[in-house]
Amino acid sequence: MSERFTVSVEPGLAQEFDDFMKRKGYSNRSEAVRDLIRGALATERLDPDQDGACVGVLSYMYDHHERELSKRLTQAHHAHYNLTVTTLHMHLDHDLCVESVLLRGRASDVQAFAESVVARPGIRHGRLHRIPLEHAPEERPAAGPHHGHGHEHDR
Ligand code: NI
Repeated sequence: MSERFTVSVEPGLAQEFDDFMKRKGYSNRSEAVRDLIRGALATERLDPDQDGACVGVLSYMYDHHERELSKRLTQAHHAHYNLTVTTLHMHLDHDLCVESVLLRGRASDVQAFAESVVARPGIRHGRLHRIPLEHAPEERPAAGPHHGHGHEHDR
């Protein structure tokens, strides 16, 4: 059930917000406000002070002819197998590869691992997107074959 609340803002700010919504493609204020609230809460949860659990999406491009890079990347992922959930690899052309890595763990661990990958020579356009989770990974029972993970799915 949604909770309703009224927010008062001065006319200039309301106009700026409506313009912002239009630019971002929001069709109603409620959805735009919800996303802003989620964004602020996510930022706080990912803050080093809270260091909550998160899922990370790390993407980058590299030239697979780059000396030893492919091998070193694979070694890095194996060394952090507890963080690395899966990797999607695209052979973009004769030289370039694009990888997208799904990570799960403490916000600071995910950040540190992603930075170590992005800083490697030959890695280009590295970018990490972190999505905060409500439960720490260690509190989260593994998904069993029969949904034996102790909570109801939303209908
Ligand atoms: Ni490739």
